[in-house]
Amino acid sequence: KVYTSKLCTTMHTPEFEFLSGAETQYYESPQRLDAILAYLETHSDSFEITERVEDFGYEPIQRVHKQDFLDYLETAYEEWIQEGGHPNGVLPATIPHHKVTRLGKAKASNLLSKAGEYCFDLSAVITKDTFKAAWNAAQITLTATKDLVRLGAEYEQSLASGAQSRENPPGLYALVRPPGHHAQSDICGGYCFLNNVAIAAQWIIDQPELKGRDGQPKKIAIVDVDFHHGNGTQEIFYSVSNPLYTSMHSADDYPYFTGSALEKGEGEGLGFNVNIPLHHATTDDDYVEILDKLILDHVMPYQPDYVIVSLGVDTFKDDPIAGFLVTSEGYPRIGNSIRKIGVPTLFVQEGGYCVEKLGINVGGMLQGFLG
Ligand code: SP5
Ligand code: ZN
Repeated sequence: KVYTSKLCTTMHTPEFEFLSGAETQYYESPQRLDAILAYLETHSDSFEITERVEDFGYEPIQRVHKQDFLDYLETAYEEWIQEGGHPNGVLPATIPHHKVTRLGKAKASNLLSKAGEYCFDLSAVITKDTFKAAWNAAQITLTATKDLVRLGAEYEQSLASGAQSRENPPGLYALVRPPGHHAQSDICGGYCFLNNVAIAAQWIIDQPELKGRDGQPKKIAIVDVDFHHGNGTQEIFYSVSNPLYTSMHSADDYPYFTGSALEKGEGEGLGFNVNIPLHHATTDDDYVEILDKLILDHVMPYQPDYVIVSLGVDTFKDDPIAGFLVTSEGYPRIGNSIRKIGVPTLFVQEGGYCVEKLGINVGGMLQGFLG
């Protein structure tokens, strides 16, 4: 089942970003979602699409993001225009580099200093309706999460009664934009503003009636298959043991300063952050082999109650801003590997910019999961 809404393609449409120093089209475009939706609609035997969105309010978002950052996202554009900023949207001019901030700098006060403080690159443009768009994406993701939890309970019951084995786990898909995995607790970047996957994971953990074995919260494993490292999700959960964060990503590409295998978590979170940096020439066979090993060595031993997948297909060989050597034949295999975990799974859309092949690549991964 696919969760989405029209608002995902009508809101938050910056015209440009900066890549390699040049003004370029904004690659994280509404056309991306149109392309995925068109594919899923033509394969309606596999997919049921719903536009039902429940309102979970502000609280689940505040559990993950800091209030000053949320206030900034909500008000930045209006202030930006008042101060004569370009109508494309808010971007920083100065970013408080740690080598500078070590010298001692007061907290940001005016808008341009906040733009630097709350954003780490030139790809997360804040427009008039960016906060609403990100809010909407989070609410859609939460709607799917709540339904997954219900299906998960049914699945557990049918396993307990011996009615089935762990071969047909339920799977739901949140088809949303803007994406989330680069958004940290108080920094946007990489097209991401609110971390949809983190909000969903924290929501499950917070449900009092959803206690797993020994009255503990349900355990969640995040599997991030986007080409880029999910620095935001890593930061948000770096010092906790639930959720487990796992990621396969390019070793030497954006966001450049995170994603090392040496980043293993800290305190109670030590051992619950698993990074697998990959060579840019990674093929379908390489990818599936390494994913299967990640699942066997880290995801299965964790014994998660739910899996949440940061679903990026910018691993695709023809992606215009990223890409390994993964082909459209690879994605069903990736989906199938995830299915074999045998756990109720929520897929949440992250990156992927080769618009012509987004449908078959995303749809292929989901079909691979369905088996
Ligand atoms: C959600 C998501 O996928 N965000 C990614 C944002 C990436 N933006 C910067 C990309 C920089 C590309 N540099 C090209 C390096 C040549 N391989
Ligand atoms: Zn990406």
